[in-house]
Amino acid sequence: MSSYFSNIPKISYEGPKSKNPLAFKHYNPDELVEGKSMARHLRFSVVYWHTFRGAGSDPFGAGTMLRPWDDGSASVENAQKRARVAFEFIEKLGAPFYAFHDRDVAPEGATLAESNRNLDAVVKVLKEEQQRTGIKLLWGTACLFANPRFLHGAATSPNTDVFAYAAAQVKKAMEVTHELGGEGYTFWGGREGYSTLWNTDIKRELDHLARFLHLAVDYKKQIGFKGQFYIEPKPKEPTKHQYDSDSAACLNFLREYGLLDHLKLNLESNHATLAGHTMHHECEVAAAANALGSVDANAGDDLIGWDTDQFPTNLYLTTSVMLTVLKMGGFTTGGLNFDAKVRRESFEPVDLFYAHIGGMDAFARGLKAAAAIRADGRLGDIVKSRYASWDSGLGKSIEDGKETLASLEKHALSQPDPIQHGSGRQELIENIINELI
Ligand code: XLS
Ligand code: NI
Ligand code: NI
Repeated sequence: MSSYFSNIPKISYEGPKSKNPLAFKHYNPDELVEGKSMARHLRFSVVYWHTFRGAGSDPFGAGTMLRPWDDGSASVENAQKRARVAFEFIEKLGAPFYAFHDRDVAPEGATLAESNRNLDAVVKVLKEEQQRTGIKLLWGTACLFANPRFLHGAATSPNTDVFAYAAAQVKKAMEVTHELGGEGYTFWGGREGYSTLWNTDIKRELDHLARFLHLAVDYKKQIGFKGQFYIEPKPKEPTKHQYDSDSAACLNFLREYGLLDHLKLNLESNHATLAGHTMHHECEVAAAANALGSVDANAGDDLIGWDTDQFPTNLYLTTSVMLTVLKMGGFTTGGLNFDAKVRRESFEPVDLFYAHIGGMDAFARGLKAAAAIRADGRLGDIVKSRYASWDSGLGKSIEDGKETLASLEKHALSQPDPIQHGSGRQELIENIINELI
């Protein structure tokens, strides 16, 4: 076991009055909310790529992070050591899950075969550490966007050899996810989009993306991997337009290509805002289709227009997400995965703890507020009464498919004009939410 955080205690719950920066004020894993423990509701997950591979570089400057355990080399030994440190961190934090890309955990070799061997060598350590700590894999994925070979896309590349390479990488990433008992597997199409339409055959590229996912579904069955597949919407960055642009676009794509039974959505807050939506919108759209699978919990910056991947601290955000999650009956395979990174100015290892503690407390408060809103009942009553005319009489008859345009015309002609039939009560609702947050 590594000991790079020996000066940091196991993070524990001390309650809202605590001033200890290395303690939870709200996340109390065993506390019951709506009859289920907070740990089981929230299913927190630490991402390998930002937390253990993020260097803090940006387009204007080099990395800043102090990571004393990392010798900066691309050796397998360094990767194995880093894996042990990662588990030391996750264990101290008390998060039950983690998530990774193949290339975050192990260095890419000179050939695909060598990359696969490197991955196996690190997966061995991940497996040992999972067994030692009980920490589980929320989902695995393949990095099909960083290497220059994917510059035109992976599954949507105009080049078939690239498609085949990507397929091979997904095959291997699925195998190791399966071996590690992963509860899911994510597809995020970072470069599955275009920079210019002048050189792009959209129809063909979408067909290829669907074919690629069908191949993965087939292979999943073949190896007996029972984890949930997710597709992660994002509208842009790095491409100008990504095909999996938002919840609605993903659902349409999955339906059109017969994939809706096989994939759910992994929604990310900062991707929602890049798409011009709120995360609340994205969650509600996915949940309405019974396809909200998991959440990449982060936040953007109001004044910066790219995927800043900040840790989520906004209580309205966390409350709205948890309200949808409670309404759908909770996560099953999914969870709250901190696809978030500390600012490049926050370069000390201890900042990783502050960041995750803050995100976990913010979601614990969101969970408690969402449960309070449900228990209070006023919001639910307002929504219920807003649609009351659909519960019986004409409304029920329309919902049951028993009316026609002619029968509705007859009704409309016999009634006074239904103007101002009910206030939306937005301000009252906002007051109630503020009261309960
Ligand atoms: C990038 C995505 C990525 C996925 C996993 O913006 O959020 O990190 O979650 O490939
Ligand atoms: Ni993500
Ligand atoms: Ni992202």
